[in-house]
Amino acid sequence: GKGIKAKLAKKIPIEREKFLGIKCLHGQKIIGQISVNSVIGGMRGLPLLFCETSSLDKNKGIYYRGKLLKDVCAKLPRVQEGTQEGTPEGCFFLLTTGLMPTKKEAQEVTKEWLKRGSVPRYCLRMIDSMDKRVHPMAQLCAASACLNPQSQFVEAYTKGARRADYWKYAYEDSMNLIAMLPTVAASIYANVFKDGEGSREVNHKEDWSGNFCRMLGLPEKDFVDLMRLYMILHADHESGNDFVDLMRLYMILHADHESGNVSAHACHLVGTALSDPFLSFSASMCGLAGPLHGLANQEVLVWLTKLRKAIGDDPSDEELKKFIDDTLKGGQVIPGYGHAVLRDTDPRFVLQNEFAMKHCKDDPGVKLVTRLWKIIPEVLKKLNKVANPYPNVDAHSGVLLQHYCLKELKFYTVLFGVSRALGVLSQLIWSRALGAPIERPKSFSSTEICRFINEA
Ligand code: NMX
Ligand code: MLT
Repeated sequence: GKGIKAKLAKKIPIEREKFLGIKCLHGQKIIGQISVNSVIGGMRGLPLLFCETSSLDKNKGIYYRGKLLKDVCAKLPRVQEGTQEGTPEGCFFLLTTGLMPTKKEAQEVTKEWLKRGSVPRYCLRMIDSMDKRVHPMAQLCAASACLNPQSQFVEAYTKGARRADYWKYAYEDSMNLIAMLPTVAASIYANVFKDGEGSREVNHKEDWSGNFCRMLGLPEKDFVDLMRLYMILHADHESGNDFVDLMRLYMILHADHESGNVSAHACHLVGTALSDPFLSFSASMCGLAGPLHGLANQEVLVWLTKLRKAIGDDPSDEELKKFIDDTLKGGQVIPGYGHAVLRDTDPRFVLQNEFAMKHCKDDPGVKLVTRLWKIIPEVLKKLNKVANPYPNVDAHSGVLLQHYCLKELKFYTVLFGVSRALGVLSQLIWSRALGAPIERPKSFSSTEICRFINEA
């Protein structure tokens, strides 16, 4: 919208100045050290990346633009009568501009996305022609990449646009892509799980989340309860029965997690080659589709289902420990546990569990997840190598979705991906605004590393 673009046009020159100043005056300052372990160990902990939109505290979790996620949820403006949640539209305004939107500003983003939301027919035809066996995440990657002929960035680049203006086209593409995602995702859902049944019409009376829910064929009765769950969890109030609020909140929660996670980093990396935002987002989703990253929400349920089949809904502690041990002995990780940066139980896991205790504590899946929260860390600690033996958000979200409504676990990571677009594309706009150069670290062979060690 005019709102975000105008704010960015004002802010970007100031930030560029700041950057230039930092570069000229302090560019040679050392802020970290690289060990051999850094080179061979996934660059863990290295202060290597830049991220304006969000930052992660290892104990407190994610901050969007300096604000704790819980406070972001509480402060985002409620844009419609009777809604209990802020909107992802408002969240995108915050992530891109760094400013908490007014109600009107958030509404303007909604209007912009409604205008831009229609998906080209050739893209929908491609989705329709997909074999159902193609995982919904692979379909999302393909659909996003195939939108590349829509790219204003490509067009402008081809015509020789100025580098200083790249961000404007990255912005236009990002806005268009985000606007189209609910229709793209809902079409994938309909084809894979509902024999193609479902609407693809954007209704201009609803917001982005409202359209997404309607196209998914929701609400179902139970979904209303799930919405309440998220509202109570994340916004500190007790009532409300508009299920769309659930979607709004889910989309806000999963949006951004600084720039080092696989989906954000993939988007950034590909973007620095000046691949357009549709291709960069497609790369991001290829990364989110991995079991150590976004697919973990699906993996947790697969693992729990196997567990329940093997030892039942109410196994003894010993049986649980043995099942966990067997998973580890089989060379697999326990999905939903551990984190590359967090060093404590993910605060979002705790909030979900508190809700579950209030509303569906007798659900066998919930009971199991709660017991495992105590048992799995004990087992993982004994391995003496797991940096964070505690659960992350993915350990809980699935059983709740199962309990209330969304049963198709292969779709869970797509929900995550639609939300993640808000974060990675905000980051991408800023990468182009600040002229981030092509990312190209130096690599070493083992022979070179050994030579270096011998010479040191
Ligand atoms: N179960 C078993 N082993 C684990 C686990 C786990 N949940 N987490 C870490 N380890 C192992 C890890 O495989 C590594 O073993 P090795 O040295 O033999 O290769 C060792 O512990 C040290 O790894 P860490 O430094 O603790 O973890 P790292 O930062 O490398 O990886 C994860 C972080 C999240 C990839 C890892 O904890 C994991 O695989 N967790 C399970 C998958 C998961 O839940 N991912 C979702 C993350 C959140 N998200 O949505 O993206
Ligand atoms: C994420 O939300 O991206 C995950 O928690 C993974 C990460 O931060 O590395």
